[in-house]
Amino acid sequence: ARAQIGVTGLAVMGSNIARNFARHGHTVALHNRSVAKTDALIAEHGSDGDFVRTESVEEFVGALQKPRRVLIMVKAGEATDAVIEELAAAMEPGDIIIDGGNALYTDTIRREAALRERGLHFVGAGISGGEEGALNGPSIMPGGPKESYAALGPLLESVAAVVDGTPCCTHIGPDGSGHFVKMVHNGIEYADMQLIGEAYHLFRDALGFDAGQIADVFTEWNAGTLESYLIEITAEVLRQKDAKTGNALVDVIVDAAEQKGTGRWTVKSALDLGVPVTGIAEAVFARALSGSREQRKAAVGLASGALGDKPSDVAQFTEDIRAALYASKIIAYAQGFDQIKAGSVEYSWDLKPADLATIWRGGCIIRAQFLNRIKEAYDQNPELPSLVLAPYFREAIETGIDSWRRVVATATTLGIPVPGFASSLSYYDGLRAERLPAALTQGQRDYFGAHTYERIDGPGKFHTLWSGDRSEIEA
Ligand code: NBP
Repeated sequence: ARAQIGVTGLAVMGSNIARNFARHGHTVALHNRSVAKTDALIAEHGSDGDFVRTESVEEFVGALQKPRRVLIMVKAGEATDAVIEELAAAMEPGDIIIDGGNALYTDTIRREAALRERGLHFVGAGISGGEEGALNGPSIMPGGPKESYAALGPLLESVAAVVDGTPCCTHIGPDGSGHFVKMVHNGIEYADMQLIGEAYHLFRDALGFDAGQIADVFTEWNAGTLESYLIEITAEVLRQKDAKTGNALVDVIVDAAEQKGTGRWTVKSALDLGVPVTGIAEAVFARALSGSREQRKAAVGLASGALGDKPSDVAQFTEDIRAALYASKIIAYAQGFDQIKAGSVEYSWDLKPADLATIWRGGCIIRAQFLNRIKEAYDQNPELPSLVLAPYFREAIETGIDSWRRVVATATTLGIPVPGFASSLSYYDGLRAERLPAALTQGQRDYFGAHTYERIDGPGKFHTLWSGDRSEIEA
């Protein structure tokens, strides 16, 4: 047995990460349910490094050095369970099974517990960066038993992206924590993309820019505090011409966004944890609305009400949109990190927000300059109550707050939907409010359900005898 790692599941992600391992000098055992993919990989990219071709699971497992390390890159869900079962039957105590697919973290918790019973290490590893990242250096978020990271960490770190000399891979925490943080990462990605989409919409419909002009703005923004992979590719997508019509490609793409489910998972989990991830939720809902094509077709022509004037100062409004995007993005990350902290408490994972910001700086879809600031914020104060309270972010929001309000107000009067910008601003206003209308909610709940309330002037729970003499009693 000579392979240091095995990869099973050789579709686009699996083959690219297998090639990445090989290019870093590791001998890689290859396996796929249908052997055609294995052969195709060797035929096309065999020169990338040292591959061991295998056909059966037994042959695959037999090709691996001990403790055996197998990375599963198959379709998430039942396929993963089937592959785990086959591998586990052929492996020995102390061996490590890594699931690099987009598994639901609760599945990972279940699988880890079952394999631990059998003496096997199970590492649920979130891998971000798409096919390009898998080949050239992804961001890797491995969870699972800490002991297994000793045998696995150097191998994973050798293929991960590197920023300022630090690999974008670190042990996240026990069982499902790696897939949990990958899920929230994807949720933040949804929010980030939605906010960029709203900025684009405003340029198009409030300022009348064409795709090329908007591309130029994004290119400019990518040289500043917004510098990020998503801003960079936005400019490229906007600049792309359609070969068939000669128009901007974006103008011939159907405006119905699809989703594979990790954004939805993030919101479901946030609902269970009681964390308001409004930015992510609005992004998921905005994709759903865009995809309701029949309903939208039927609703075209509904009254808009009186529409306001378009902004006259183009430069000012451009800057306003930039500030609104930046502030809303801060809110999305603040909410995502709140969810991570809540998940950490719920599952006793002891997650380190600064570590996550560090490994998201490279390789992954949400990689951005910005993450350095988040790392600094949590390095300075690991107990930060909210990211918006870190000095850097507080100042960034306070500098842009007028712009942010102007953008939301203008969009509203022009009838342009900005669910991300608007809900993030409302969240911010809610967070900083000295007194929320929740006092009234508590009064109503006590009225119809005797759910009690607390008083501002002392401890205890109270109930008003609403259907009696309306005196107050201590509950
Ligand atoms: P797919 O998600 O399209 O899965 C295809 C692979 O799963 C093939 O190797 C296929 O084998 C195998 N497979 C299936 Br389907 N059912 C199987 C079963 N019952 N038993 C054994 N193998 C089975 O591949 P992908 O797009 O490369 O993604 C791999 C994983 O990485 C997924 O979990 C995905 O969510 C995750 N991921 C993807 C991206 C991305 O950008 N695409 C990014 C990050 C993570 P076959 O060749 O025999 O049909």
